[in-house]
Amino acid sequence: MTRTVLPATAELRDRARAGLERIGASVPEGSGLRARTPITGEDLFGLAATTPAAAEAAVAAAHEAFLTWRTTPAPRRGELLRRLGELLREHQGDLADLVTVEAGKIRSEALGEVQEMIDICDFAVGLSRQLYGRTIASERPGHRLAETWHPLGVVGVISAFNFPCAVWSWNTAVALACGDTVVWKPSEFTPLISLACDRLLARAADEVGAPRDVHRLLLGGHDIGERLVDDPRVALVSATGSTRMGRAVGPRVAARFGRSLLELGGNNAAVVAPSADLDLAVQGIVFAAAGTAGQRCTTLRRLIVHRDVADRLVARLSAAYAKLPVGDPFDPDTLVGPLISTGALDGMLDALARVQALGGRLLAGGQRRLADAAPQAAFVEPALVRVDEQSDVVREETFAPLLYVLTYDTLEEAIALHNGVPQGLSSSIFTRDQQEAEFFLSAEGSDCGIANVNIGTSGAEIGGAFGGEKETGGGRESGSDAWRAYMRRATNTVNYSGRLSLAQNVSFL
Ligand code: UN1
Repeated sequence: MTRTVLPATAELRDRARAGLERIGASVPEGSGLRARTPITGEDLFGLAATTPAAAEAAVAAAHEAFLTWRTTPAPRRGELLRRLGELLREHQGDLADLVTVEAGKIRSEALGEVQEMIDICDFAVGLSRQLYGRTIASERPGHRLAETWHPLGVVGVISAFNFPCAVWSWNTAVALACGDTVVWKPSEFTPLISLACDRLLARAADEVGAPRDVHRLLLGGHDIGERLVDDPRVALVSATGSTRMGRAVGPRVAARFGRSLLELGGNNAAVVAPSADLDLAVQGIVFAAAGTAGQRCTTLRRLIVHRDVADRLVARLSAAYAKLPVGDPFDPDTLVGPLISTGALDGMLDALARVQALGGRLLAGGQRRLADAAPQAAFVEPALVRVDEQSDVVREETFAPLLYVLTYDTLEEAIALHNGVPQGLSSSIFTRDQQEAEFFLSAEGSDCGIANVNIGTSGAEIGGAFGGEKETGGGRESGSDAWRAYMRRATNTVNYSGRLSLAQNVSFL
């Protein structure tokens, strides 16, 4: 199903401008960078990119602010996040508008993305009173052994277009609570939402009396991001994007003994067992695979279905895919908005052609839509393809709504297929058999950072640690104890005995 009417670029420009005005953000109009909308594929504004000198000054200012911020008591730091959370609540609709205009997300997903920001601010307020260290039993009498967590320094955040503000907020809210300061290099596709977030944080900082330079924004391309990668004042580089990007960033940061936190590609799969509740599975699969037009790093890309239920499930999925409304993400009936660019569409069509050449059968979707109405936009029907083997193309991440269906006979075989890809972000099993579910979650089961039962691969809550293994990069962000990556640990031995005693019974002098 395709909805044929798209808003005009001028209308989207007005909508973005109105949201930015309500937030109090101004657009640094100029050249070097452009804000565009994937809804029509056309430009909204020309923007001034950050110059190398300004980027240098931003890192210096964030470093200077760190020297004050690290000594501000953590619960006081939490007040900044409380205020930011209030401002995000107040402007949830405006921010969601910007997410839809720039990233093409449907309304409920755009609101959901802003909700993640609000939730992580709440989390960070609580965290600001819970940066606990351990006290450890010392082997020596009259000694105390403890660990203390200290702020780390400037955190460089490099984020992607598909979660243009939530991923920033997971990093920034936690880093600020931990006493770090942040320099953010967002995706070139989403400068407006970045300007809005930066403005709201600046407003919150002014209101609570925090240093303004706890946060700085850099707008530009790779070259600007590379400055964060190479600058020794940037203690941690938290980068979200492709595995290719991570391969470049990780070793460069490591070469200067900096820390990196990488959230890279996923090739997420769901196993559907014979006992699965198929009603629930169909709903979970369609959201995970076609939601966000397949552009989440947690998007479901492979379905591993038991042979006994494969035909039934595939028939139901094909029927559901045929009814997915593709089109204007501002239309409340649309479920699938545009891909970010025609380049992303080319990548999908290329993967489809390759997999079909290898014998893959296209069961539903895969056609470009609205090309006449918006030739520079990239609307596409989510595609479902049945394959007999996990070929190279299936083992790659194609960042688009393309779901491969494989079949299995034994759970061991399903798990071998499941783990037989280079990426390790998210995974799930649909089953009503407790043994199978537990096996899937065990050390011999899914090798991913996220493993779910009876829920799809995408849409993680902020309370858990988010990230994955293997080529996904190993980083963990957001909730649980992911905060530890944003702090440095000091181990303290305090001798209150009045006598010197050495560990391991060593005697000397
Ligand atoms: C991403 O796609 O980079 O789990 C992040 C999810 C979202 C975050 C995805 N909460 O799908």
